[in-house]
Amino acid sequence: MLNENLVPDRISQVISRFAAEGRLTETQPYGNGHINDTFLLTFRTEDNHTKRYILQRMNNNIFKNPCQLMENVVNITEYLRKMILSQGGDPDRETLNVVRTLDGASYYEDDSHNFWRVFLFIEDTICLEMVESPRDFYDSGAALGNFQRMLADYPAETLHETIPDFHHTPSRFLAFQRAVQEDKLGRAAQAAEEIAFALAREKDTAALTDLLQAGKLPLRVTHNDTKLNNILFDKTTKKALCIVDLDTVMPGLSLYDFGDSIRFGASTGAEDEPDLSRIELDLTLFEAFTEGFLKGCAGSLTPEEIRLLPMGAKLMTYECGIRFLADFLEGDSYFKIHRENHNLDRARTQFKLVADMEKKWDQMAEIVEKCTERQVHTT
Ligand code: ADP
Ligand code: GN1
Ligand code: MG
Repeated sequence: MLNENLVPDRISQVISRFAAEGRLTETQPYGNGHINDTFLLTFRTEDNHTKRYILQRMNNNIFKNPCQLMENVVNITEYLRKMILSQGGDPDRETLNVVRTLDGASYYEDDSHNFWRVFLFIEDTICLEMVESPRDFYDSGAALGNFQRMLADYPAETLHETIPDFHHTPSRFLAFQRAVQEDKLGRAAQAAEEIAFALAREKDTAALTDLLQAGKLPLRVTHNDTKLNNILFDKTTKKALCIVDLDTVMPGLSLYDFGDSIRFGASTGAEDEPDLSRIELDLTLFEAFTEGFLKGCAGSLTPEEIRLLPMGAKLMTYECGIRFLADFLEGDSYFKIHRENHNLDRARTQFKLVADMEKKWDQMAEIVEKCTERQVHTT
């Protein structure tokens, strides 16, 4: 995080480089993302209106090439804009809109090599940290399936890989194993049970990548970070309106987007809930999301993708667990933390969910089957 004392001055200096409308009147840290530094900026325009923007300092420890990253974001949002317009939607609210710098660039690099970008703030939306009703989750599934479908013909070869091997679970496993072996902060003893849990599941790690390599699963343009708080809902209609956080839009598997949503949204507790008795997989929510996702994908998923949806959920949850745990062992340099052992708590919820999915495996498969049949009958 930026030094808090520096924030207001630094921010007004940074935002003066962008084509924002009016005079800056208020700055506040915003949202619950784990990666970028996000601020909500309020402006007063000359005709006395309020105009708000999202300013982000991109995390360049994680995103090594902010220039390529922004090239992706600009190209994707411009593509989506056209799609949304052709479908009669409102592109100012249904996709992110990049605000340029005064000299027309999509980001600004300051003297300390911080990279900044600005988006229009999407007004009259809500962002959920927990699913409030199956209906919301059905709707996020439909929105994410639709997002994938809108990008189905996007020229994937033009996308930069912003984080190499982002969902390559076997590589994530190797990185995790290395963190355990090095144990550079002496924290492994504290997480012995979780480490054993993760190591015991090594054989699952290649379940999807092997099929991808064998040509049995299609590579698509996917979002890759589909947790609930990356979806904005319209305040009035309560419908999922806009998918944000486009930093990891890259070629991937539809199962990554499905799975990542389930691991976050179909849990009965928060991602960092310390009381594990409150964490399990809610099958009603699993069903709601599955139904919505299948609807949003509108018949574009192959039978193999559909069969593997439960595996997508389990593997994305497991992968996120080993990422949190590796970060805990390595000193919490990747995910932002707000308390001691935060990443360990996060890893624990993920593993509790994985264990619960293993128990509910047959039910998950039955739900997928049931939703697929229903889909066939309604189309
Ligand atoms: P991170 O990569 O750190 O997760 P995000 O891009 O997801 O950062 O932004 C953090 C949060 O800010 C999001 O979860 C969302 O609530 C909010 N947000 C981001 N962009 C916008 C926007 N254009 N309009 C309204 N809210 C936004
Ligand atoms: C991060 O950026 P954010 O907070 O939406 C992470 C995801 C993890 C998620 C866990 C670029 O998402 O991969 O699943 O935290 N994003 C990146 O909550 O690593
Ligand atoms: Mg986010």
